[in-house]
Amino acid sequence: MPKFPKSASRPLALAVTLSVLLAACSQPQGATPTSALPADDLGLWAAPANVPADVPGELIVKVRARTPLNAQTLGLGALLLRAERLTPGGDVYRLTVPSGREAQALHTLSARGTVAYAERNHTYTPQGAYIVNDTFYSTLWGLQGSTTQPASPYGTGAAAAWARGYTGSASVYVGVVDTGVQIDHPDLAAQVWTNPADPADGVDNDGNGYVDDTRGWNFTDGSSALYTGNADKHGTHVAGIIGARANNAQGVAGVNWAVNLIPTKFLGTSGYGDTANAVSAIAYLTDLKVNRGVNVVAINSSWSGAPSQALYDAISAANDAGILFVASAGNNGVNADAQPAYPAAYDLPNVVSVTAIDKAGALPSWANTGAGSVDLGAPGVSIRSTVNGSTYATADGTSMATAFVTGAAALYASTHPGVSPSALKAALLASVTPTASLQGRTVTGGRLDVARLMTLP
Ligand SMILES: [Ca+2]
Ligand SMILES: [Ca+2]
Ligand SMILES: [Ca+2]
Repeated sequence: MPKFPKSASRPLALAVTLSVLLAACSQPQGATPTSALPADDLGLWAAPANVPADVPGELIVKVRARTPLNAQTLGLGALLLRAERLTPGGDVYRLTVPSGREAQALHTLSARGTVAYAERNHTYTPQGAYIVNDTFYSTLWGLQGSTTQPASPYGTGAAAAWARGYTGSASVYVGVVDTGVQIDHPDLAAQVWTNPADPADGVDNDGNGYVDDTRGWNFTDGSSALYTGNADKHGTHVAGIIGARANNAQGVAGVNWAVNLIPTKFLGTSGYGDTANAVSAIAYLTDLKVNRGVNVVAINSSWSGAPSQALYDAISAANDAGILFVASAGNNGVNADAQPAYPAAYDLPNVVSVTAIDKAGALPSWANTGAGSVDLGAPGVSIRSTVNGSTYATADGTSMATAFVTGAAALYASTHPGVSPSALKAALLASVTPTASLQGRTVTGGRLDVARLMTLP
């Protein structure tokens, strides 16, 4: 949908984005996700150069119920170039105004009684990076634990939970709000949702406003195309941590041997996404649960950026629908209590903020912390998982750590049908293992312990 200024809408070539998310923004190292890096390079994903904090010429606005939306009701006159609803039938819009006139338009909108709020369309970046490599289970330290074979004491102990019979369920659905996902990757194909209500026939059979959302949706270009190659590396990696097919003598294993992953692409080719598409993706997943009977238990959010009322509202609506929202604390190497990154910093009952630890239990220098706002740590260094091209690679970042927690949430939900987001969050936080590097730097002072989680009632 060629509706937006070129800088904003196309996933791939587009423009710039926010600097916040790619953790390494503040340290432009020049590493790119696509190239093989030297073995001694940590491979933390560097942000693209010149990523803007906001999409030029775009605003997000929520109008009060039943307000017809046009230049007159908004008071924008010729400033309004385009308005696009973010969700079918909703009251939040992406407005296009002349680049450079955003502040003027915001000033006008904020004075209108018909406008609930107006804000800039921020950019968001993923929080992971990669090193190309081979794959075997013996290297998947994040799944191992102190009692598993092989053992890795700072892993999550997921393998110990498997040994007790907890391997997940295909009746548990997880939204992956990220780049696209290689949905035909041999270690993922069986784990990606197929929408039985909207077959690929050119018709919006289920009436949700998206034509042929058969495996998920691409919000960056308004299409059903979820995989275009290298641009979808990050989402493919995250998806594999949550639920790569296990015990199939191939590649890697996810925390869940069985799960249904729903890809929603909002991070574009240039390495960032924006508020508008994030809101649409979260609302899409919420609608699947509320109106279409899809048991979405969690959303994985391995990206971060600036605060947004529209983003907050979308996550709050997901909470009301019973969906946990697991978010990366960010890779900026800061105290997030003082320098919050969003959406991880939102104080909502369903938001879990995750930082990263390495195989020795240490906190990487780039991992954000916060005794008041970052909930727990999880494996986030040298994490091998699925990537585009039907291959595998290791990656570092709070993105990866976040996916472990989302995977744990799905595993717990498989044995606790109907668990509320607040109860699920409480279980994740109550079962952590105290960890020196996280003491005083996270809410729990501990790391994800899947083995212990699965012993809770
Ligand atoms: Ca549809
Ligand atoms: Ca269809
Ligand atoms: Ca496998």
